[in-house]
Amino acid sequence: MKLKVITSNPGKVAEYQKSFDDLGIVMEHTKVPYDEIQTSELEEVVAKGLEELRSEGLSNFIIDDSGLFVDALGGFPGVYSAYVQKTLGNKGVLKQMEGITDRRAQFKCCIGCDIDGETIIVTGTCDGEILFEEKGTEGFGYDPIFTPDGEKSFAEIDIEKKNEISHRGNAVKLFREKLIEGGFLK
Ligand code: ITT
Repeated sequence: MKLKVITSNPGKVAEYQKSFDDLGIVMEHTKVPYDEIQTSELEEVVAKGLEELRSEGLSNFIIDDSGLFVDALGGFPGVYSAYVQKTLGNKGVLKQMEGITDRRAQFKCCIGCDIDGETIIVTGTCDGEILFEEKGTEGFGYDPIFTPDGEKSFAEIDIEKKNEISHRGNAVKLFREKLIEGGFLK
């Protein structure tokens, strides 16, 4: 089976491919822009994205809307994570966190899938903390400043290890269950 992964982010595609290798599902990186509406819910962004891409004739694809929600910043950057990463970057987020001792944060990932005309939407989370400095060179985005265990950042572990514990990995676990329940894995 093939599934298009509609994203501008090759790092996401690499993580999905690793997660689905064992099922023989091939992830095809596909770049088709779609509107990411401004709302407080990742699920709404994904539902609208699915609708828009289907109306353009696309089928059998997944989209992924993710964000980093920092407790001490009232959930910021949250749904603005892509914009903040592009403008302030990790150094800018670390600056916002100067003098803050409560470093708790949560990554969320919402996967939306069109498969044989059916819809699957699942969300996975990963609790952790914002580090005091960037660490590691793996991964992408906020990986160097987020630690799930208070020690290593996501950028210091390989894709397989990240998938075991990450927001995206947790969303994938739910997604796989839905694929099995729906009889999509033949
Ligand atoms: P698409 O919307 O085209 O899929 P994107 O990278 O803009 O790609 P998101 O809007 O879902 O994706 O992500 C919001 C930001 O959060 C963006 O800057 C990502 O790099 C970052 N991000 C998402 N998942 C991440 C992860 O697993 N590790 C680190 N940063 C992540």
